[in-house]
Amino acid sequence: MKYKNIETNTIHAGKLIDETFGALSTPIYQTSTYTFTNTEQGSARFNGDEQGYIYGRLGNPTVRELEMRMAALEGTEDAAALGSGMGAVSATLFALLNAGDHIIASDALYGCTYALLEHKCKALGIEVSFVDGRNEMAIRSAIKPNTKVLYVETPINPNMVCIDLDMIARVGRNAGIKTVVDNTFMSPVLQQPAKHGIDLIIHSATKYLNGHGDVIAGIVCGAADMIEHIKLTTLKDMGAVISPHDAWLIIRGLKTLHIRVERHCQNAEVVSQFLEQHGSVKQVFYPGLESHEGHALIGKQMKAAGGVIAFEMHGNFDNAVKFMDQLQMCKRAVSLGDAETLIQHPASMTHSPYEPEQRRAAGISDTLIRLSVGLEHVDDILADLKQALALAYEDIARVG
Ligand code: LCS
Repeated sequence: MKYKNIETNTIHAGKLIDETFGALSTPIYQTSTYTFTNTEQGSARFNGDEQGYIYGRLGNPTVRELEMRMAALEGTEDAAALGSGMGAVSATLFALLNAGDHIIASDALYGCTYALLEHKCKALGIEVSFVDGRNEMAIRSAIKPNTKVLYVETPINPNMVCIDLDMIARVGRNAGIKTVVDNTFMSPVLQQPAKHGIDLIIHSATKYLNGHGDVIAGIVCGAADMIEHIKLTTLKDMGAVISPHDAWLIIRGLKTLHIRVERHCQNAEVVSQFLEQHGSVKQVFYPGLESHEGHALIGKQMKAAGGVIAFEMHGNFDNAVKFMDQLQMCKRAVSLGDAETLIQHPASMTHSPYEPEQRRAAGISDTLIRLSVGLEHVDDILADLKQALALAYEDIARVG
């Protein structure tokens, strides 16, 4: 059952009914295998004559509920849940690509996605082209007869560059190429790429979907035949399986997704404005600011700008380190989308898999800082940032 509003769907859509006890909360089917009444039933399940569970790597009722909930939220026919965001990225790419095929990807990506393409895919004989995902002409000119996939993130981790989903879907459709969008930074509450014609939507469910910093998981949403292909090939045979308990934690997280995302956005809006007017900060990258190129996509494909801000400080890297180390409440940690405000330095942390030259070419400078604005009272976040900026930049700080 699907409702008109996403706020209701995060709670109800795709929910399985517990016929046995009528439990409100989804039961956790903590089992690795399923018994067959007799041998005939076992073989009927294997050869597809009978529907039913066989073995935990091939399916689980709690995991299935998560998949149906995510398909409902992203507006796709189906979804596959996996053991990590990278599990979802790799299962999707290796289901779509074989040796001799070609993929076009945006030049800036989450560091491990970049590493998978640059190192493993290339080593396996898959051709990879990195292009500016905003530039339609650059994408079109990169297309070759063997191009199978066009892959982007928007907003991009970590530089917050935004890419027009209508354009990506159109280019892919016209060239007969599958389009894949990593929607981790937005969640389906803020952006639903399938509505724009994107074929497959990936999430690191570790982030906003779960939202509590206690699970590593991934999801891919799309048409039923493509999801079945992923499940029967790379999920089954490469095995990045999610545990039923982790699936349950994400189902729980989804119930508050819309409220959490709303507060993340409100807090990030205030923090981005504070940083933009602070004398110690050189540039702020946040689509909620009018100064940001991606601002034009708000209302068009994004409901709001999300909870992640990137920014450059004046001075050199030592000043940035001093600032980060002075923070008291905000946590120095990678990941994002948690209740706690998290801060990290992409060049030395999440995006260290890039060669320095390629990283700079992709617009990820050595002094870029990434802030995942949490759910604390915004005044407390501001107070912590202010005191750390003041201490790190005693000479230039203009604490407001
Ligand atoms: N896609 C994006 C956009 C991500 O940000 C991440 C993780 C992944 C995929 C992979 O998901 P995972 O396997 O970790 O669930 N991003 C991280 C980050 O920015 N800091 O730590 C992890």
